[in-house]
Amino acid sequence: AAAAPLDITLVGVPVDCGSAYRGCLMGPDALRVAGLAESLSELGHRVSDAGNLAPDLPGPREHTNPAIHDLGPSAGWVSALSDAAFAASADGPPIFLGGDHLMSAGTVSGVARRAGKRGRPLFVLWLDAHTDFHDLNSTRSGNLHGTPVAYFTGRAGFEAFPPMPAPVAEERVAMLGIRSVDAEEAARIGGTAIAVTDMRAIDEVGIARPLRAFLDRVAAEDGDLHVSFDVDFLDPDIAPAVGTTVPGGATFREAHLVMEMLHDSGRVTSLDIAELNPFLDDRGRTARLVVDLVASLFGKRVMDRPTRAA
Ligand code: 4U7
Ligand code: MN
Ligand code: MN
Ligand code: MN
Repeated sequence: AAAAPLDITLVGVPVDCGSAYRGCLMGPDALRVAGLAESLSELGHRVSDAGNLAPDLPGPREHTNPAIHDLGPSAGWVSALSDAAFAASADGPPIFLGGDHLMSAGTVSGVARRAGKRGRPLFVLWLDAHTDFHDLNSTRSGNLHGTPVAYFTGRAGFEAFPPMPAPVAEERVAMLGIRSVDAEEAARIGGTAIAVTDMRAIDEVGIARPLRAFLDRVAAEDGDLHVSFDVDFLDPDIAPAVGTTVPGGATFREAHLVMEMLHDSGRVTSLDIAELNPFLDDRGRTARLVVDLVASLFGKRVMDRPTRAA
């Protein structure tokens, strides 16, 4: 059967001040050139492209952690994105085209408010090589794309950011693909209820089992589901267009299986595509792979198959 048609809004988020590598600001346009809107339309969805956000950003701001850079504009992006994501999630699912992963501090803030308004719990699936669980005091690189999960779960250490309006419960966050965690971060995340599935666990039990367990929990609580897809979740051999390449990532089929299972769950209410850096791509192959994966998430499949009994 064809996928149920959705009203999908594309929102370009050309932020790259959260990363040490410039270039993610071209991500939204690379995804457009790679045919994102066309692929989704071919599946029967109604797609509208809201263009790129261009918020007025505050100037420089100091922090007691001297490693931090671009604090003023970063806080400005989080605030602007929170409002934009709340507005864009009123009807069908928004797809936020990043942009570095700082974006998710803002998008999750907005969609968490939306879920609250609908009276539903928000769940977040974090697909990434990294846990992005620093706060403004613990980060050593000062790259704020390493902080969004700590922010949206309501941790302390974000006094310089707008307050997180509706923090996501740690028990409702799951991570897949993890393979690069620095020592402070490991200690910080170890004490939380976040379900972290690293690549070793995926090697041992496969990627479907932890994802199935999480999706069952989303369904049991009748939740909304935000998916945050950092392109470095993928193995750099198939997805070279990222600043922070970490070997040993998800394969082509593991990534498609995740997207296919997400589609079949019928639960996904919003999506981030983060960290695509077109400046580092190889003739557009990463952007095209990402578009194909998003198509899988929105219903592209080879064969019809019976849906799994609840
Ligand atoms: B990404 C790092 F130290 N943890 O804080 C840091 F390893 O959005 C990496 O997942 C952060 O790509 C990676 O700088 C952020 C580092
Ligand atoms: Mn990330
Ligand atoms: Mn990452
Ligand atoms: Mn990165």
